[in-house]
Amino acid sequence: MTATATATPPARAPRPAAETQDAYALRPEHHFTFGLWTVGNPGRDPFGEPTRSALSAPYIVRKLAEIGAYGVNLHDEDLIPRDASASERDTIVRDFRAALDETGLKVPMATTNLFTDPAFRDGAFTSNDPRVRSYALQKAMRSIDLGVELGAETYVFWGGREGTETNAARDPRTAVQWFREALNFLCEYVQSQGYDLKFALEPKPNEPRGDIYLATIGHALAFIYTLDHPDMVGLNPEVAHDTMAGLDFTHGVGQALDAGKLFHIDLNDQKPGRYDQDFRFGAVDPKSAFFLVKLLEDAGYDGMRHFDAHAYRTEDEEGVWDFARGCMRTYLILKEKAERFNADPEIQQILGDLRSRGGGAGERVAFSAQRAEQIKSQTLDLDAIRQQGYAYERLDQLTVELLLGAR
Ligand code: GLT
Ligand code: MN
Ligand code: MN
Repeated sequence: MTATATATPPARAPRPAAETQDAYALRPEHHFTFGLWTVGNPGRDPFGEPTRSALSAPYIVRKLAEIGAYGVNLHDEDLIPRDASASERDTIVRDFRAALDETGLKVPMATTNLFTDPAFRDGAFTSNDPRVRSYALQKAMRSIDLGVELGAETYVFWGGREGTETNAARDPRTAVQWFREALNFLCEYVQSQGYDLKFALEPKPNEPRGDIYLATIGHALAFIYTLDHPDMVGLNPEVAHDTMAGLDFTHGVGQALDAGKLFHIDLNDQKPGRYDQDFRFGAVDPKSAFFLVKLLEDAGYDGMRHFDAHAYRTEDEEGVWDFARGCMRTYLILKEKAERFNADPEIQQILGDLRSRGGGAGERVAFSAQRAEQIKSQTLDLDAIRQQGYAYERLDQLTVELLLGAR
């Protein structure tokens, strides 16, 4: 067999009809956002070099606008190299802002890279070295200034390096105290500058540290109420991070919504028990993604739908934009499925039957002495209750058929 080397790769199959004309047209009003580090991910992994070339920030801005995104988010270092001079910084920010102005793309969220610099090898706010803790505050304040300058309203704290490989290093209570001190300090900094900015903590169980502090939504939520300004601080949970730990992400998001603390969300996908895969939204478990979208839409969540994911390492640049469109399209498709679920007579009949079992209206049980007496003396038909099933097999199958396009 002979192979002929060709300079240009073979033409690809055409994309489906223009996205602007189909039922899932991607538009800024959907509030889809991507990080510079997501679509800009060059496909590096611990075992291999980049498979794609770096894309400049203004180029990413123009491409995201072209495919219908609302905004772009960034770490300080995604835009400005750590060793940039003041004049280099100004030029970079000017060019980035020019692309934003030209396209109308927003920067709704910003964050600090507190993990790449070897100085952060033992953590940032929780490093045992007080100089590192100071450096982390310095970097965070400068990065907050940049984020606000670009219009950010939410500031994310992902403590990827805040953790341990060995608990011999530090008493975990000390870590919590140092983390708290840093966030209290930064809340006061934001207030002192008159910034309109809220913080969102992003939990993760492990990677890059062996174990990370504030590992889950629950840890972070409880921690927030120990801060000096709990109203300024909420959550930025990520699908992959809870899924790595084998948790049900939608339950955690439900609790965050209930507490009024879902300030931001990182959408992606992940197989349980693996490294942090950050796959395209809905790529692994579309059924879980459906229940998540349904929850966000039913709850009237009005924040950004941020995709913290990246294209497979196998992809070239075209694959990156296929990936980005895919995240957004899948969200819109699942949103439409949620509307169908809420309007499906058979599904709603089952849910209605559950709510009105035994003729009850399912009223709330606010305590009163009289109500307590009434419930205590109530005669319930426990035999009937014990025998009755919940029809969840049928309900779930109807959901699956709806998702598979059979209803
Ligand atoms: C990093 C991490 C993400 C965080 C980002 C914000 S950076 O890519 O894996 O989960 O959201 O710091
Ligand atoms: Mn992740
Ligand atoms: Mn994330």
